[in-house]
Amino acid sequence: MTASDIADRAALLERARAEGRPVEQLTKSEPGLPLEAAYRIQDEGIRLRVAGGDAVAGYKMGLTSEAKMAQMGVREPIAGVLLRSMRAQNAGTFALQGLIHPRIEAEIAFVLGRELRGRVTRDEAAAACDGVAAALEIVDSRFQNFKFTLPDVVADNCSSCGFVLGAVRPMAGLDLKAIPLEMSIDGKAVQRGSSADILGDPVLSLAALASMMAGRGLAIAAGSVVLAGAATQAVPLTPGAQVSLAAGPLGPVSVRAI
Ligand code: OOG
Ligand code: MG
Repeated sequence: MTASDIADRAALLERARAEGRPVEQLTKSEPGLPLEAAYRIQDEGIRLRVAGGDAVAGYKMGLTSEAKMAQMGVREPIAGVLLRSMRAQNAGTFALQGLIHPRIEAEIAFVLGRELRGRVTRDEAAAACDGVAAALEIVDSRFQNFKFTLPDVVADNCSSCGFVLGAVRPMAGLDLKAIPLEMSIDGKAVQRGSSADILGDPVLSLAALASMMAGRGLAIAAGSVVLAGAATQAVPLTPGAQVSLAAGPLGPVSVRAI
């Protein structure tokens, strides 16, 4: 794919996002879209948003749990970029106006104290973290019917839309393989899982992100927020919904959709 093909696809997806109008999957007209080209489309989309005044806040892994892989029908982990404008405050509100078909899901987030570069072990990834938090992610695919293949969703920055972090706490003394997660809407439990549902250990997702980025010559900067991927299925988010995630020793995180 030429640079101008990449720029066209990125502009199409950015317009879909900005106008809240879904588009056909890129792979409908381009069945052989290479994954490497999809990541370049994602990069170009982020470049456009940063040029428009936004800033990179971190990264997200996706499709790292059986629940999500089964729900979306894509069985390979993906990596996307989080922007500053996507962040909402814990116990605050999140505006749905202009979104296409938003969903919300239960996540574990890491905050990096130092840069993570190259292929790293689980313990090296853990050592680079300042802390960990329970988190909620809002995803909103720019594709019709929330349907995509692996290159489509990568090009679409992995459906990134919003995120909320609970209190960030030190990792020492926490068993990150056994954090119970229960997401409720308007006080009613809608999804239950465990941090173990994320690749067996969410820190492995952070290490996998570092490796994926290293493969593209990139590093995860100090200060980045990294979402490890949802432990459970995503559920539709509608105006007025009060969403909360109970996460045992990590403490709760909540947001109200408006
Ligand atoms: C793709 C993004 C997946 C996760 O946590 O698995 C994701 C999607 O489901 O729209 O964020
Ligand atoms: Mg997610």
